[in-house]
Amino acid sequence: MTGTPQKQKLWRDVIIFDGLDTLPEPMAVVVEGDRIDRVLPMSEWDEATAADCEEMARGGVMTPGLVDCHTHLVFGGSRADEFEQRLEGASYEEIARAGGGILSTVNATRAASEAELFDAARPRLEALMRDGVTTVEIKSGYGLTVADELKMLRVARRLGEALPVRVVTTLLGAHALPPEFKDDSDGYIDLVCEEMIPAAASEALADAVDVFCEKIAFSVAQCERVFAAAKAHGLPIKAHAEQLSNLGGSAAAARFGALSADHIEFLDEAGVAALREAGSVAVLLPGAFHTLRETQLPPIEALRAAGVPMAIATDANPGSSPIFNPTLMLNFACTLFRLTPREALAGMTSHGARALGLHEQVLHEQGLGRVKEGAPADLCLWDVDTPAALAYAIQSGRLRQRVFAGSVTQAFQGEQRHD
Ligand code: DI6
Ligand code: FE
Repeated sequence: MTGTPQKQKLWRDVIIFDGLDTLPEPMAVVVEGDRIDRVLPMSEWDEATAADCEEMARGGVMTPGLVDCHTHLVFGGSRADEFEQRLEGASYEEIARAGGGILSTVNATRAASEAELFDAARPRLEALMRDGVTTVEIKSGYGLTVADELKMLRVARRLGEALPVRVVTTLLGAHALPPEFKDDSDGYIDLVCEEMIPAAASEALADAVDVFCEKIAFSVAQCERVFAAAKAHGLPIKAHAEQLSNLGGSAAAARFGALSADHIEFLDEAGVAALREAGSVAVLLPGAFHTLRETQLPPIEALRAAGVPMAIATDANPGSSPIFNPTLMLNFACTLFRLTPREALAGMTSHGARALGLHEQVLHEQGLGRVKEGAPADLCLWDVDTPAALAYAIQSGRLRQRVFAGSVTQAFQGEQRHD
């Protein structure tokens, strides 16, 4: 080794949820550089080697850094007015059909500069980070012109450069039909396929391509065209599907080897089988379910029986999920969807990473979302006594340390603790 070797970092006497399970005994974790070097039971810990390490903390619950695999964090304006309309009885769908909803955010996003979008998104992202997020996916989808979609993606990339967090970007050009294409939805899909996807791919601004497959958005046939264009440019695909009705968007996405199908409240047995065969992740978004006061539950039992990995995400967006609190989603996943705390935690760690293509089979990010030897040292140390408590209690301020790429980036101890 050249230069002054940095001391290894040591966390000891920690209870570990490793991304899939809670380990049976208190552990020691040693980090070297940006990777986890050793994870071993305290009973096997050799005190003599402690002198070679810098001790970072003792005790607490350690999890992988949280992976929020579905957000729309970059947007202009606010939709608090629609919240009030919904309380007075208007439905999400009615508001969308009347030109509000996503399109009202499109107007505000188009009017905003890149710097304004960055400044608006930054505190939202910081809120996620304060609650443990170390990897976040950010979608475009409120620009709906080539220039405005690329503008959103550039803001997302810049957020990842400015803050200690991994940002994965997704082009969601096929999110809603912009007013310029009011009676020409196929024409808009042409634009997405022939201009937006090639531009985003050539500027390396998108890591994946997403669509909204729904009666108020795009048909299965239109989404398939978008998937084919994405594949032709080497980009993996995802889909917002079966959120408000069962059109078969998830199965179509699975046929294109989708990383994930998201929302999926209305997914049927055939859709579950399609996800299983494709190895796609089912991304559950209990925040949108809660906000829209949905009653149709996603087919949890069938997904579980089929062994489809279930991820949990905030869906942070100004309309259907104005929620910037990932650990609250652990609680919602259990309370609303009846996941176990173990499933919910796996959903925001290893399965969230899989929904982004960053799980352990992928060589360049081996083991993201896991606490294991060789994995990236993205970790959270929580002031709770059991991992299940993260899902059980609705409480902010429990994150004692957040470790990003081997560095403690936020410590909330004693006097420094704040929300
Ligand atoms: N489904 C959603 O939940 C978000 N997008 C989508 O296709 C909502 C976006 C919004 O309402 O602004
Ligand atoms: Fe969404």
